[in-house]
Amino acid sequence: MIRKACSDALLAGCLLLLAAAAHADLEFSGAWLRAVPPVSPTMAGYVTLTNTGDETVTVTGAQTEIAGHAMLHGMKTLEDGSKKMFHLHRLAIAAGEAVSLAPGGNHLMLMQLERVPAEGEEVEVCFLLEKGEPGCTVFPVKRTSPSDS
Ligand SMILES: [Cu+2]
Repeated sequence: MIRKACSDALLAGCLLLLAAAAHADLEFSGAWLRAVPPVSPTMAGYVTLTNTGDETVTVTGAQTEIAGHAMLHGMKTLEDGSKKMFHLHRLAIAAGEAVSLAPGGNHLMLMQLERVPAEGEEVEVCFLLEKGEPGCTVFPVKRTSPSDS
């Protein structure tokens, strides 16, 4: 009986470890949200996502407390040269690869803002993954790209 309980406990421990490992496969660097006027209904965010695991990680969406709606946007260039955003439903990151969400390209879009965070504030954003727990990171609000300064 005791033996049974121990093996169950071990199994639970193993599952927790597996979950923790799956969660850690996605690393974030250089996250920031572009500061916007307090009346803005939307704001954009940028970050580099690195898949440190050995399986493809697919991001299927995002969420944060300050926005009623959050998603990934892609950017396409129209015939007249202007750029248009579109909803990016899936973003696959191959094992060992890094994908950057950067100004002018793919980005995080926060919509239906419930409040607009000011420059200097930090906002946690979680990326929903096809498999496993969401991956979360903190986005500081800045006026310009950290790489510009
Ligand atoms: Cu957008």
